[in-house]
Amino acid sequence: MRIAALLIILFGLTGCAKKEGPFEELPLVKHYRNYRVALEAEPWPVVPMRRTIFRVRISPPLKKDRLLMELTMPGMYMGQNRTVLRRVSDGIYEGTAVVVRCPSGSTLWRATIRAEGFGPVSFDFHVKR
Ligand SMILES: [Cu+2]
Repeated sequence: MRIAALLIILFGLTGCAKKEGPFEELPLVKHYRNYRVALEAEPWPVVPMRRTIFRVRISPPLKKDRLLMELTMPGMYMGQNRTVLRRVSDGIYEGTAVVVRCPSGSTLWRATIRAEGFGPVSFDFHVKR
């Protein structure tokens, strides 16, 4: 009985603390039409309020000079957060963005990639607290 009560209290405490992660392994990969779309970021895991480099690799290479990346939290409005990713070489796009710290304590973010006639392609990942 006492142990059960203790477990309930411990569960409650850790529930409030919302532990970090689990952090996904890079690259995050999605398949869109006949394309393989891979996302990576530096540093990883992404740290809120810190400038992060986002890199997208598309194979076969897309004939576009830029992609648009939108950062959102699933089920929550966190303000508009859009970044242009510029082509740095064949099929590789880079840009920087900052993820804000969520007041709710949630750490799940979504990066959605699109270009004219391409996407959206979305990647979900956990950030540090
Ligand atoms: Cu949020």
